[in-house]
Amino acid sequence: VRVTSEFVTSAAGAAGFPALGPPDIALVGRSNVGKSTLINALARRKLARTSAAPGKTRLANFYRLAAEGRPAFHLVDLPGYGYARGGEASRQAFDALAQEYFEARATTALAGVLLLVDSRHPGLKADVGARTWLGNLGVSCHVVATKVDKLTRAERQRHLSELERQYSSAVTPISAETGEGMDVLWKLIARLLTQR
Ligand SMILES: Nc1nc2c(ncn2[C@@H]2O[C@H](COP(=O)(O)OP(=O)(O)O)[C@@H](O)[C@H]2O)c(=O)[nH]1
Ligand SMILES: [Mg+2]
Repeated sequence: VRVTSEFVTSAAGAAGFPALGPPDIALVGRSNVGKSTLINALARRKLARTSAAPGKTRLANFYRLAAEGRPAFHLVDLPGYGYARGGEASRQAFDALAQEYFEARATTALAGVLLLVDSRHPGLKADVGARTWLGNLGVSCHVVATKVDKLTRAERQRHLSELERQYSSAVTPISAETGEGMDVLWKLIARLLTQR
């Protein structure tokens, strides 16, 4: 299936968010978990900047994607959390921008939230905390386990069931490296867009 994609805008606050148009699918996760890489895997081209040096994004980046014959949606790359080197100040900056985002768009634009967690590290406090934080805002999310290509077969079983237990929900394993799980993710996105 062909996918069309474009960068829409970067926003440091609510004033910079795009006008209401196609519904939002928001990506949340720690810095370096693979958000930008996932955007590129969905777009099937280099649309978002990826980095081995985490913690640089202090903006919400909006992209517009559409699979052929399907309605368009915004993919929203929110700043990562839990990045130690940025210290308390950058963590708060994340919290403030993410909070502004969900307050502005949860009831107007949001079709779904994908919480990305690194499959190598199930149950990180920052991830579980993000899920709770979202829940307190009345926002539910779907857990997506990234980088499963880096797991051994034994780890794969253990970590995925550990994640499902921790989040009491199904977890979607993906690898942007091998393309595993991308079909499942497209179906999940289609379902979220239809349900809205
Ligand atoms: N092996 C592997 N590496 C990945 C995968 N997804 C992301 N990465 C790597 O993880 C690092 C951080 O990815 P990035 O997308 O920039 O993370 P972000 O900070 O969440 O946007 C980069 O070096 C990516 O190449 C994956 O599925 N498999
Ligand atoms: Mg990124």
